[in-house]
Amino acid sequence: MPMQTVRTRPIEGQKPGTSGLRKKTTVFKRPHYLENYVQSTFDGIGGVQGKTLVVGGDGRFFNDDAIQIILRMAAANGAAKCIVGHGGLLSTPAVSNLIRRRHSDGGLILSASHNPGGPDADFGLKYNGPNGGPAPENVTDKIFGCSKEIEIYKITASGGVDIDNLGNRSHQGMQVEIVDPVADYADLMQRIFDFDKIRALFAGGFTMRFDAMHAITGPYAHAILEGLLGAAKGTVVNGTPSPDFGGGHPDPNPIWAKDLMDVMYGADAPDFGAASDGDGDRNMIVGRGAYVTPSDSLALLCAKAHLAPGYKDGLAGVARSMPTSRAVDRVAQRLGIGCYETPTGWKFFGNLLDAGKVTLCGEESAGTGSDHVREKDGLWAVLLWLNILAETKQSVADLMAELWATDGRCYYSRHDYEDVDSDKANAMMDALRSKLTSLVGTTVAGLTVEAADEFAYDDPVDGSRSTGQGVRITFSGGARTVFRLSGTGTEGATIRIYLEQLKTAADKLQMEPADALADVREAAMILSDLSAMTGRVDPDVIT
Ligand code: VG1
Ligand code: CO
Repeated sequence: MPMQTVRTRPIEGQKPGTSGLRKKTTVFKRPHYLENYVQSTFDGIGGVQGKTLVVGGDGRFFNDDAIQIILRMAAANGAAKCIVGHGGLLSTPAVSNLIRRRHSDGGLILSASHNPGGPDADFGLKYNGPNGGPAPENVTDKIFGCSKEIEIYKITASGGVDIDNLGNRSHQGMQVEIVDPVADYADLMQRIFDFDKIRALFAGGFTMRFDAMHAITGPYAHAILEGLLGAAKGTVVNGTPSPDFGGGHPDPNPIWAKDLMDVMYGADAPDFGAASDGDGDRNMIVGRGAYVTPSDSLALLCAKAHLAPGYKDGLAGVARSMPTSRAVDRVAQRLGIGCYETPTGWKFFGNLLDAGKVTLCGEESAGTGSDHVREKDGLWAVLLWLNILAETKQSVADLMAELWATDGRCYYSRHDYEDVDSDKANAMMDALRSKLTSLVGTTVAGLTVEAADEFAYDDPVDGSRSTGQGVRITFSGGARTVFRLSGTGTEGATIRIYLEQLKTAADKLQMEPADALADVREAAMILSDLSAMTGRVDPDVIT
């Protein structure tokens, strides 16, 4: 049989982070690098003999070559079948949906999400399990363990599987099915949302701009928004996936989606604006002259989800990642539903969703999702917003004002310090950790510390414990700051400082966020001693 067993040896640092393994493309292209990681993944999940896998990526540079290697290795390792997106393309939520719908044994997603793509930028690979969600920590630990002991990998000798034509074929005994990346996903969306209502909204003159940021959601947004929902041609911009995302960062926030922000705050702004990230799991929401923070978006969706057919019976509960603002907690409390706080990263929501404890989840980094798949889902969030806008006939700004008047407003911002010397970043976090207990009761920048700890999560479903998930400091008066190091960067360390301040007084609901957050920002700088510890003063990115 034309199959090779290749001798190899472990390569340092193949430890999957919050969402798989993310490295420079040049690293992934080194001899045996991708192969080692794929074999470690297969071994870490107990082999792929007889299994069916879904495979697809966001179309970034190296997507095609990497898919060929994965298919050849899946065949050589005895997989029964791979379901592959046409041209190698599949968004992260679409992979999650296909895994679930086809009852497959998991999938491989090729993406570094919001990180830039290209020969000198970033690449990534992530394994999702049979529930459609990112592998839990016990599985990623096994994969990492295998990568430290690997001696051989298996790959078919012959190259080239045709992934550019739909239909079934076989490769060395393994079945390969090439599917339309959009079809099953669009079908799922139509079962959740009232497409007739949204179609009527657009037919009535409602205008929108969707910025796909040259990434994977382009084909989905064209087909669903402009196709099925009848939004005007040109509603979707930057809608053709490009290997380097047009040279930009496919990260939907006011910094990287500045063009969209400018349009939405300009004279002829449409009614509604949205953007999505590299692999299509994040979303940014902006009304005419009204940017909605992801934390606020989660709260609003929680308050209004019942207006969409898929959630008409209400929500079982909600979950947010720890650094996400507590706006959703207030809505959940008002609705009398459970609210869970999990570590950063979508994998922690999986058990809660599988157990039926929550229906909606979200993260401050622009990820929102529900139990329809086991990933965050950018276009889904946009469609839920559209369904709510179609039902309420209110503007985005009015919906937010109403929410704040009811539950108060959690002003929120994240400050990122990128490419910090790793030793210095770790030293700063260690220093902070060491003084946490002594902080309680002290006053910093006029704010009194109520509680200070390092977040650890006890999974209420499987009982597993995840420690070291970020330092959180809560002040009296509704302020909070959180410190953690990014798990998705590829250069040095990225320090993330999260700032939050609740205001409930009627005359404090329309402040400039920077003003509302000035005190807690000062407290965070003093407590962390960031400038002295790292030599940095201003953040690289403020969202
Ligand atoms: C970041 C975000 C986190 C998100 C993760 C993956 O992680 O903060 O909320 O889950 O990216 O997002 P970190 O460790 O760099 O803070 V992405 O869209 O893979 O998909
Ligand atoms: Co993403």
